[in-house]
Amino acid sequence: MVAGHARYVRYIVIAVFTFFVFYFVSSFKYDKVSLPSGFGAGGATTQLGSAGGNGRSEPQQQPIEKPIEEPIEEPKSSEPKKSTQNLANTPLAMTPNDPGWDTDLVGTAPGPRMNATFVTLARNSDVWDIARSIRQVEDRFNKRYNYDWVFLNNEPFDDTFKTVTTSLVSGKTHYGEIAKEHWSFPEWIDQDKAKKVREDMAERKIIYGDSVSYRHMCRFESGFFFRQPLMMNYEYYWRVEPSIELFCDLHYDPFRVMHEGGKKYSFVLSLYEYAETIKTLWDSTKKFMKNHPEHIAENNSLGFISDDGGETYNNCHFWSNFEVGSLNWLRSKAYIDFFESLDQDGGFFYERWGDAPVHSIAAGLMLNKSEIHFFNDIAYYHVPFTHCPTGEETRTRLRCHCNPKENFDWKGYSCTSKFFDVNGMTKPEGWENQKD
Ligand SMILES: Nc1nc2c(ncn2[C@@H]2O[C@H](COP(=O)(O)OP(=O)(O)OP(=O)(O)O)[C@@H](O)[C@H]2O)c(=O)[nH]1
Ligand SMILES: *[C@@H]1O[C@H](CO)[C@@H](O)[C@H](O)[C@H]1NC(C)=O
Ligand SMILES: *[C@@H]1O[C@H](CO)[C@@H](O)[C@H](O)[C@H]1NC(C)=O
Ligand SMILES: *[C@@H]1O[C@H](CO)[C@@H](O)[C@H](O)[C@H]1NC(C)=O
Ligand SMILES: [Mg+2]
Repeated sequence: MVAGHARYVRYIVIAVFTFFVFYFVSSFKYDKVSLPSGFGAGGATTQLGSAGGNGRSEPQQQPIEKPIEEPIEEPKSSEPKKSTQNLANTPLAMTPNDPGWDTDLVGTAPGPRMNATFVTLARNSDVWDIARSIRQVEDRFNKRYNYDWVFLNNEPFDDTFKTVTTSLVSGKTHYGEIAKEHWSFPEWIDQDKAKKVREDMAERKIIYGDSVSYRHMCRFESGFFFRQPLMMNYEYYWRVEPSIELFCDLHYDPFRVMHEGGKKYSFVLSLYEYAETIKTLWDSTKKFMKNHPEHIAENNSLGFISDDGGETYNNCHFWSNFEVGSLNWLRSKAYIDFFESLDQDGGFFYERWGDAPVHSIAAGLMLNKSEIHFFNDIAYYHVPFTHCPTGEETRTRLRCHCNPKENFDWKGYSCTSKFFDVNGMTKPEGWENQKD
């Protein structure tokens, strides 16, 4: 009996002690935090970090004492992001030496959001390939920024496509069906002539040479994606294709780089176009230049696209499966005049003009040099080329997983070296070792 009594006393002492520990810990830790309405007093056991749902939360680096001013919202239900938020003073830090460089990349990125969206043209059958692209874009960048994503298709998207992509994108998703006029032969195209070209190209084994849909795709990306009703809601876009990869953490917002740096077009990879697909593209361009001298920028990048002062095209182009650019530039009179002039000449169907040389020639002639940006920090792969930043220190700092040997930048078939020369830019240390 005596031993049993002692045991009860011990239990009571432990219980009282435990109670005080709980009381002390809970009042100490949570007293100063004003929880958003809706959490109530019982919110004391709610971890702030998970309050945003979906694993998306307020910046975790915020001191816990700081009262939360606004109710935490699901990003998907928020209003279109405005570029003036209370964190607008956050500096745009692009290198570790800049004030405000974010080392940790934890939680929602501070700073303003631009009026921008990702955009993907895809078929329903592309769903799993675009899923992989989205996952990488989210992991390396957008999970901290929650930008929207617009999907475009010449057919209605099916439920699987919408469910899978919406579940992966941290921003809002929008799905648009392309109008017939933007995905068909214009009436002035001679169908017989176009068909003969396709048969001839098929015989000569020119890649996509026999494809009608590929031509609609190239014409759409050249002249129409930026004026789809859904795209009219934005100022900047980042184009993403199925099965691409991103190899490094992105520590800053490329849309902000565009906006604050006055940039209109950007690239990560450049190369020579397959000449057989654009035989008369430069003739059409010269005709346009003659008809519209007012659209040609004084300080342009002609030297990037022509080695003889504009007589011929050297076939250099920015690879357009990656683009971050200004939609307002593409919607400008200058660009539309250029596209319409090319479209009248029919080369999207009588040849196989790609949207990459079309965008590149437009940027090369109608933008100031300073308006075209090379995103060295965005490490990228689209079959068969890789952009992997030169310099081990950069790659380590950005936690890259690309093989530097695969970097295409300084190889013979890349035009990036020419871009650096034309712009008087210094090539990164060690570039010569990556030439072949
Ligand atoms: N909706 C739709 N999208 C298409 C069609 N053809 C191509 N696309 C999309 O247009 C983009 C470019 O097409 P790709 O087939 O990737 O062309 P590419 O990049 O030149 O060639 P790949 O080496 O095959 O990637 C991709 O985002 C495709 O998903 C089509 O007929 N319909
Ligand atoms: C975003 O840009 C579009 C196109 O320029 C414009 O119509 C829209 O009002 C802008 N939205 C915001 C929130 O600034
Ligand atoms: C032309 O470009 C150079 C260097 O890119 C720049 O210094 C100069 O201010 C530009 N001139 C105009 C008129 O844009
Ligand atoms: C190029 O820059 C000059 C001066 O910096 C400016 O006046 C001109 O409008 C710019 N051209 C384009 C096409 O933006
Ligand atoms: Mg592709």
